[in-house]
Amino acid sequence: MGLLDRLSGLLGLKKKEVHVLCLGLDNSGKTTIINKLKPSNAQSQDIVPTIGFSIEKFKSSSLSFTVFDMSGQGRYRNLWEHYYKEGQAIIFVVDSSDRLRMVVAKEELDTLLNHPGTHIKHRRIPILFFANKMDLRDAVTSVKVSQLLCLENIKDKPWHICASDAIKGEGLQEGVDWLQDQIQAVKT
Ligand SMILES: Nc1nc2c(ncn2[C@@H]2O[C@H](COP(=O)(O)OP(=O)(O)OP(=O)(O)O)[C@@H](O)[C@H]2O)c(=O)[nH]1
Ligand SMILES: [Mg+2]
Repeated sequence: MGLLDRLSGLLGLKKKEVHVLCLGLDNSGKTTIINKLKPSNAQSQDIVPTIGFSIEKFKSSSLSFTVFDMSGQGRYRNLWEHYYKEGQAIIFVVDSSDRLRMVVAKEELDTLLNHPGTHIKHRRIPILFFANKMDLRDAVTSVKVSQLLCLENIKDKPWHICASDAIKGEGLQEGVDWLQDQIQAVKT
């Protein structure tokens, strides 16, 4: 830990650290979203499909996020459950233009919510949904995504859905602000 880090910690200026899982099907835009939330000088110009998972960091006004950016490819989805215990919040990303795979996204969400372990089912863990790729012509509205995923059935966890365009960065800040409020509400 550097001197500045230690000093800001002592002065109470250091941001609280939270761990977040970023889940959703492959190609939904998870890595693009997380990348866009980093300061511009730390952003990667070349986003490639995630292999396994990658650990990324970004900051909001009062929190320091460590994100487990999981691959959404079918062959890696069984990795997700090994990280459930690490997450204090979940970001679930949906490609709003991918009507064909919306049902697969719902299946993966249901599997997550009904996971037999205690880490998700019995915790009031906040879930932020990004109805991403809103810029595409075939995209359905965030209300429609919410209906297709049956989000109104989630009664035991706070959740919120934001329409986003990760390329332009639209809608991302609204989501992070909501997440930050939820996490702080739990911690205080
Ligand atoms: N038009 C459009 N394209 C997007 C948007 N977000 C991401 N993309 C593109 O979608 C593709 C997949 O993005 P990624 O961020 O790699 O998707 P991912 O969910 O991390 O995929 P995996 O790592 O394979 O699970 C890339 O070509 C992105 O440029 C968006 O809001 N609009
Ligand atoms: Mg990725």
